Amino acid sequence: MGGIEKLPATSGRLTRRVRAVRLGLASVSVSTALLLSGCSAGDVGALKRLGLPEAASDRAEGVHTLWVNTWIAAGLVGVFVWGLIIWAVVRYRKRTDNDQVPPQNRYNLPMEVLYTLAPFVIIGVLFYYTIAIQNQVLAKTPDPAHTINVTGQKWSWTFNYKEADNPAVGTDVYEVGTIVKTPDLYLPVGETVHFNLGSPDVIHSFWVPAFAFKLDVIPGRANNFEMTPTKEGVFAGKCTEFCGTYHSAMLFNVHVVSPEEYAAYLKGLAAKGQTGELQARLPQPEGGER
Ligand SMILES: [Cu+2]
Repeated sequence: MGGIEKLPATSGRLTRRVRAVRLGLASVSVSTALLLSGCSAGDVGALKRLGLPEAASDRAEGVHTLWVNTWIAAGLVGVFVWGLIIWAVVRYRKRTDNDQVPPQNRYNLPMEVLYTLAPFVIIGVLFYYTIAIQNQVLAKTPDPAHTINVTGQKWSWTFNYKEADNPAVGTDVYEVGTIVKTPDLYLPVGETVHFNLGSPDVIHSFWVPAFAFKLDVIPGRANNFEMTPTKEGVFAGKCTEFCGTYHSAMLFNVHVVSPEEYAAYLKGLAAKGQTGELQARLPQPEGGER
């Protein structure tokens, strides 16, 4: 820097430029420090998961790995492509009025083969890992501890707990939500739950972001999945298929509790008379209630 400042002819302009660069660098480091000091441990965790909520089920880990690694792969491709663009812009920029357009490569077979094959390789790798993790997420156990029949109906959810064979409860019970009453779904931590999803009207979709999983609820189709909640707490659930006018009302709260609390909650439902299985209403005839 000292050498530059000694040049007599341009020293004033250069010193100003050096000062501007230094000022720029200083403000970038101050704002970075301020930004980072504002981050809590939770923010740092969320940053590491690239925005995904903390995993609360045994199936979420694989989805998290796929999500983060896909972004890393996309980032590497992005950096490579941006690097090539910046290199070409700088290397072949117009320096004088006499500069000619650089040699243009057309019908370069090796290059065309490369940029045809490279995307296929990228898609192939992503496809392989997506299928592997999808199989892991959709895997079923021969004898799940609990079965819950979930109905997504316009405009809420019904949860039917099939617990007649469970000595701690002794009967099937249900909980139903309405457009003004957000229903609760209780799950026992550490125990496998089998979900059967059904709809009497239109396509909904069952989603609990903390479980990193969603599955469509389709009329006439028996979709099902299993999972084991791994973390106690209250988690948000929602319909994630735009199903109609009051789609936004289709929320539910997931309470992951100890198996004892779970049984106690279900007994509470039985005490309120909510026993048996609540069959979903059939769709209303045309011109009827919407
Ligand atoms: Cu819906």
